[in-house]
Amino acid sequence: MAYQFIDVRTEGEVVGVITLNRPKALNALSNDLMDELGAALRAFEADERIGCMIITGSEKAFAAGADIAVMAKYSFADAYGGDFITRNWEVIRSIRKPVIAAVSGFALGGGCELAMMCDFIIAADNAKFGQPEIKLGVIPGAGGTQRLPRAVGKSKAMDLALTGRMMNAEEAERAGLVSRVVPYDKLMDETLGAALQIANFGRLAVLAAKESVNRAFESGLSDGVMFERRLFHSLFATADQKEGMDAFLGKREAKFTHR
Ligand code: CO8
Repeated sequence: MAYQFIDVRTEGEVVGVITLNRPKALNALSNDLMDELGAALRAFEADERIGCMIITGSEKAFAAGADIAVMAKYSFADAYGGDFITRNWEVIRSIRKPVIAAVSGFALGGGCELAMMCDFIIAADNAKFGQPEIKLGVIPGAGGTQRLPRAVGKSKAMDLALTGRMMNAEEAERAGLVSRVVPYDKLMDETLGAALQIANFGRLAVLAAKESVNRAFESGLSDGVMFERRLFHSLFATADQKEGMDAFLGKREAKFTHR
């Protein structure tokens, strides 16, 4: 499929890379761009060869937010009554394979929210994160007030949402929003390395690990631990469990079959 606002490629046959590509608007997330992103995510999800995905942007911007030029004209009825959020912002939540955000430059508003919808964030040292919607007379609308406090705690989330200030990569790593910070010229190598590693593990174990970590944000501790335990038990029905443990005991590299 030909895309206008994103570039799509595969790496090592097992990693799907989606690059947001609307440079003149700092990758502002228009409905059309989000539709294309949704289509690309679904295509990689359906492709059996792909085991992990990466979403990235340009050096200057991962994404500077939802498209203000479009939103400026919206009425309440357009925003609430239309399919503004449900149509194209929820796709990523339905993706079961891991999705890594490789963030360089601005990740603001919906851009920060998109990065937070990914499973983890690897940031370049020039990355800047923020929820500046308050400066536009609104508030975050794609999970910023919910995912940010879970990632960085109440105080810093309030600080960012109420002042609209940006935080740099170092502060974001210290606060727990990003998992690693690397120099910009190492961003894709580092992210691809992680993605290839994930894609080459047993597919069912990878899906189960993602599902189980996500459950931690949806359930109490006892329910979450029970959910994890049942998934753990179920993995003993997979060929990859036999192979992984045999390989360890045989002091050889495991060759997972993804079944
Ligand atoms: N929307 C549309 N256009 C944008 C956006 C945006 N979010 N951000 C930048 N642009 C455009 C600029 O208008 C400019 O266009 P032009 O060249 O035609 O004038 C071009 O990109 C370059 O931007 P700047 O000249 O401003 O570049 P600077 O380097 O001077 O500044 C900044 C970079 C600081 C990133 C600045 O562009 C900025 O503040 N952008 C807006 C950031 C922002 O407020 N983001 C939040 C938007 S609201 C939101 O995301 C709500 C999410 C709700 C999601 C719900 C989904 C349904």
